Amino acid sequence: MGIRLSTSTLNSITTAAKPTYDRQAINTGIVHLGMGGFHRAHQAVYTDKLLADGQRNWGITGVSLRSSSVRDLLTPQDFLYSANTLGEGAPPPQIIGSVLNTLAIRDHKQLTAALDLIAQPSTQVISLTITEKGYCANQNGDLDIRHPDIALDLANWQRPQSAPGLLAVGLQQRMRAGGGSISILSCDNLAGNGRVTQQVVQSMAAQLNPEFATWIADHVSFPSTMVDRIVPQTSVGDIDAFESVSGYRDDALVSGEAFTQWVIEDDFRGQRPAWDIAGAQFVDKVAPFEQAKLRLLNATHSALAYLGLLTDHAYVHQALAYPAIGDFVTRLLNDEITPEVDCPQGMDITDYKARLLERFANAAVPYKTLQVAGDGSQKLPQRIFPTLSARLNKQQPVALLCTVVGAWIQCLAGRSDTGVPISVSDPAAPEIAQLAAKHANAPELIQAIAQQSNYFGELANSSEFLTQLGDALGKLRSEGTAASIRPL
Ligand code: CS2
Repeated sequence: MGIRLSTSTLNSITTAAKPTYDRQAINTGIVHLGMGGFHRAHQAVYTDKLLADGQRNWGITGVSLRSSSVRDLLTPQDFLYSANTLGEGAPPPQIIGSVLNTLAIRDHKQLTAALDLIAQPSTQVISLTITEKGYCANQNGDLDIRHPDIALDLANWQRPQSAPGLLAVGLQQRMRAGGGSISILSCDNLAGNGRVTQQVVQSMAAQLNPEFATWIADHVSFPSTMVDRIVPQTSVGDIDAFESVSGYRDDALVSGEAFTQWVIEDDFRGQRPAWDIAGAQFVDKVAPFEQAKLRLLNATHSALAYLGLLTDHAYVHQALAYPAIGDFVTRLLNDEITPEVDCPQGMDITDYKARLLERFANAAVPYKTLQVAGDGSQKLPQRIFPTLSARLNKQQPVALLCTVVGAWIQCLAGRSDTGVPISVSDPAAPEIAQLAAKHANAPELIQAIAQQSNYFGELANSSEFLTQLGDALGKLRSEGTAASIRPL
């Protein structure tokens, strides 16, 4: 067994790049909510470069809202971990030192510490990677006041558990302590992620104290951001393999593709970390970048995931290599998505599409279809529904987009074409599985979902959508995935 990564073993590690700065001299300037692999492989890496540049006030204290598992992995390592780039010609792994601590707020003491840090004047930025569902918003981006996590917070402000609740209580404490202005930066794949964050925080704050909403309006900004890097979940097997190559053990290892991008709306209150020196872009408007990425990249990713699962492909690159699916996603991208994308200035959409397919095809970055497929009820409204609505409004064909939505439903129904059980994690899964078991007829199932749930949002009012979705699902079921997605 190799030595375990930590401050005291750092000197003996020779196979990775290491922090070039004195971590003892770094202060927390960023509180980050959601310590999953994506944050550790993306924003924390950019921040590490700032620290290496000598900017000492941008250390990160992480906050885990739900479980303490990441904290438990990082604590014995003094919060050090390796960011490993996958693929041929990749640089050596890099040990990241920007995370100074991680608090798991289910523990009361750590919750108090997290709230105190949000109130600290030296904290200038709160960033978030809490996944789509962490915002507790409905499809319009407004706070879902009936969400169980929100209901719990409203009943017990002493122990907020949701991100909107934690932010509202923490900001109120900041206001009272005279902590000053601050920026809250969402790094999740949501259209208008800054606006959604602002909405949910403002609504929660208004519940707490109506006057406090004015303080937020005057002191807090919510820049939108577009984040991009493919970061597969790390398995124990990956950690063991890494150990045998690198000679040290890192239980908090993260690995990702070489590509990385971060576009940030330049709307900061208080100080702004100079993430541009680490390769991020500050721009006036993020929306075009965000829209292009969600509609082209994330939509195609979801299509590959659902069609891949139905055809027993465990990985995205395998699904893409399967001819019927590869051909389908190319048509989906070119025929139904591209016309609805307003590209950012200077972006070559043909090149972007070629690049994203290359990234998905990269077997060195093995991304599980099951990982992308998770939480489709939260993801499709961001990735697929806006394109669908835009096309329905113009009476343009939507058969391919409806096939993706149909494939999502078919996955939640629970079996692949060959009868292999599919177990997708999605808050909608129990309800859709139950309805699917009840309605063998696809159009009837779609009507039932539209009537009994909110999963289709505004699209539930479009009879054209419901009919086409019923047809697409019917074909998937009766002909099987490969036959049903072939061009007519
Ligand atoms: C993926 C994204 O799991 C998913 O839903 O589509 O995490 C995707 O890998 C990233 O957005 C790429 O930047």
